[in-house]
Amino acid sequence: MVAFLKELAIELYDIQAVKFGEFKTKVGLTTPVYFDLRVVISHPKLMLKLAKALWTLVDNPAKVSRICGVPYTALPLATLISVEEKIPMLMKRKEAKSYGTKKLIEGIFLPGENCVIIEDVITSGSSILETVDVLKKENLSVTEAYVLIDREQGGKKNLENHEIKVKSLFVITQLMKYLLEAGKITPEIVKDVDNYLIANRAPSISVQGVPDDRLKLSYSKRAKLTTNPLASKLLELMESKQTNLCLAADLTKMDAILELANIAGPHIAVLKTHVDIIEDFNENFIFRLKELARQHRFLLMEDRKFGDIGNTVSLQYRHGFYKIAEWADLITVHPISGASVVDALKKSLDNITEPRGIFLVAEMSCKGTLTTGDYLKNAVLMAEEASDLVVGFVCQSNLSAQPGLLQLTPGVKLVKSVDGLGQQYNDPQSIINAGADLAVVGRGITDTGNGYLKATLEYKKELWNAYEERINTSNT
Ligand code: 5BU
Repeated sequence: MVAFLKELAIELYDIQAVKFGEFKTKVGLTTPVYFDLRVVISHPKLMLKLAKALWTLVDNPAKVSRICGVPYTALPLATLISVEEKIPMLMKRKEAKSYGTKKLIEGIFLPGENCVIIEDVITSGSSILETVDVLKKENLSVTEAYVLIDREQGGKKNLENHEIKVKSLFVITQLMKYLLEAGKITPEIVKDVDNYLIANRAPSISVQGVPDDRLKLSYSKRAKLTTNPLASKLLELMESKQTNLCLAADLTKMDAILELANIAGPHIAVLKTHVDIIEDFNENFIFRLKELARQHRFLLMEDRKFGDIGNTVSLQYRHGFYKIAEWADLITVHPISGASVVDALKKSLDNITEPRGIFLVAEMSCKGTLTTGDYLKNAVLMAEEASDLVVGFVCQSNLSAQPGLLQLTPGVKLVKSVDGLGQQYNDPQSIINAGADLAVVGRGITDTGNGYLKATLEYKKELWNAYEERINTSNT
């Protein structure tokens, strides 16, 4: 087997399925090793060899009744195994069909059937978990995954925590040993990759609906688990003011916003603005708003949703009419441009001594939003891996188990509803149960006929009760 694996490793290297150098990951970070198993389809002989080798890892082939490859790279491998072993295959769609049955799985199966997963490379395990989640929702039994290469960054552990046993043909360190022995790579490369792997462990992952530590922990405990001083301050103030309410002050006159801030201030954690909708904006507004924030102990968030290249966003953040970096504790940023945008924003904070934080917009609340699938997954990964300037992300569901990251959810009203312009509202309890730490409420408070104070207190109470219930229920 060793000789066979060694030969296989060399073949993979020779067709450039395994590359060493400097590469960008999906979220824009640098990695010294890159696997591109997609090229295997151009080498049918090797592809068959890999499929057969993968199948030798299966403990009890007679017990396997379905095979499912994780899209896309593993699909041809799963197909070959299916044909060779005469075991029917299932395919997970990347997105549910938008018409007809809306199903997420193609292929015929019965509830309770045993389905194994085939995957090319495992890093954090998130792709496998996504597939497992979909299969399990259809009542299939899924307990095993077979993988070509394990990058040894924590994915195996993540899957084991979710009761999925993983077997891989290669682990990256062994693969490098074979290539070193064959003279394909140098000891320096091996050392580089080893160092990279140690420094870049994949974060632990929660599958939607599965309780994780984050949901069990109180805000004050989580304040000690953040890397960003502002996130820590925010969690502390949420606990001490007993509020997880972020007020969206979407009013168009300075005085109206200041009046709202003065009334709601003692009961909110964050006041969120869109300064570019204010018709009579001037610097005095910022001065007075900051004073109210200090007096009532809330943070200021400018929901600017920066979404351009690094150089442009750093100019927009620091310069122009609003000089956002000078006063907004927090800002929102679209991850569309990749991780470099966070570095650029960080660089533009020269001479700003107060702590600053970013919420990455991973998922939006509006109907038909494009923040789905890989985009969403990579946005969360970016928040998990990015610099300590990121305090959390905007989302609609529980997307990360990291207790140090705050999950901010807009689209909240006492009753589930829509606004006729695409906005979709969920009620306070369901968004907190779904994993939100901070809830954004705008018109639920500003459009009320009962006065700001009454509405603010009502949302504050609903949201805080839901949080207390969450940590208490999760602890039992
Ligand atoms: P509303 O009045 O509660 O609908 O206001 C919601 C606020 O949150 C508003 O300022 C939006 O710009 C903001 N928002 C949102 O509604 N949905 C999103 O996905 C994001 C921000 Br990101």
